[in-house]
Amino acid sequence: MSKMIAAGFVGGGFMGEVHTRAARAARARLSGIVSSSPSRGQIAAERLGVEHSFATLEEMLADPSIDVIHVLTPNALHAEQALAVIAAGKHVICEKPLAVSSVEADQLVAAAREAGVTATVPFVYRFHPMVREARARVQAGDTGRLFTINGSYLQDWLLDQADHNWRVDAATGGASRAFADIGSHLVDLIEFVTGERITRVAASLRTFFDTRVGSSHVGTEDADAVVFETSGGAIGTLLVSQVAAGRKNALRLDISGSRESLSFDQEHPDSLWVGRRKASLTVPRDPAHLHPDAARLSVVPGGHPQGYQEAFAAFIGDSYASIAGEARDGLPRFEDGLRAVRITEAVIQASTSGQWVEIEEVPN
Ligand code: SOE
Repeated sequence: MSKMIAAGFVGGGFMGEVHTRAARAARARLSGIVSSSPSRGQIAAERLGVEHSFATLEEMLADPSIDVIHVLTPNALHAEQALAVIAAGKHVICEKPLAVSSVEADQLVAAAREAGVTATVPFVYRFHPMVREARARVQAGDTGRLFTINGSYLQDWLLDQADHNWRVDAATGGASRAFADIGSHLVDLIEFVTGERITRVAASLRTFFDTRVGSSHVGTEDADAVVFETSGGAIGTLLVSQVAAGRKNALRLDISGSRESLSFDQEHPDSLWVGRRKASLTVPRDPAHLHPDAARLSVVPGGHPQGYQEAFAAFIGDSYASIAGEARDGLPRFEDGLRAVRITEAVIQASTSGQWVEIEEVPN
């Protein structure tokens, strides 16, 4: 990529750290940052090595040298801020969930299309080489007809009643917590790898802590159990929890087809298990033996683990390449963010109603 991208960031928390590291790896200029107050902005700029802290988003948007803004704020702020970025004619990378309702997410898709800007969502697990390898195997027909899909995403950072975060409160995080925050990654990954669409869901949600230190009423769920069907006729289950003791970031995906099964584990991302009735095997991340799309993303030499931060850097690198006018396959765009918001809403609705809920398609 010839053009050096100038990036601005709204939000200086954990995601601010991950995004600035990834932007630096993608050789961007880290031009500006805005945080929740001007003094926090200055501290974040220094800590993250960003050139300038702006007092407000409006000030940063008025800087013509900035090409793209990364929106890394609490979920309820995404829509308003991302719309302002697009209205200013800039490209946008907005954290997931893209918005707290599909009405807002629809508006964002429409605005980005109308403005013709690059608008992406960090479904970064798509950028593990072994996820691309799984996708390539499905596309090549190696897996055969897909029968069952089992996805789980388990964490424990909210296990204690004293654990709190803005995501716990519906006013800042949105009506769904666990599913919007991490289930969204899982459904995106399933559709990305299989090429099939989740067509309908039935679900059961639980809030195990009705109150938490800092919240007298918790309206968002700790865990979700979902049954689903796909456009290709497969059936599947999802288990999502942020209160699973000992599980830190355990995203796992198991796909079983008529010829073989595939199993990916985000905490051990350097291999893919290929299950066969005879002679199952574990495929290592060796570019010489991977499909081209997977080999492209394998950047750390063999024997040295590659993981989350490289996946993030690849996502940011491909977003910037798209901004520079280069085509990139598999880039998660606002349409994919909208898709995950629709599935999240369907999961909540299915749990409340006790009925199957159909998922509305996102038009191309
Ligand atoms: C917290 O649950 C979190 O940081 C998510 O917000 C990220 O999307 C996920 O990648 C890791 O966990």
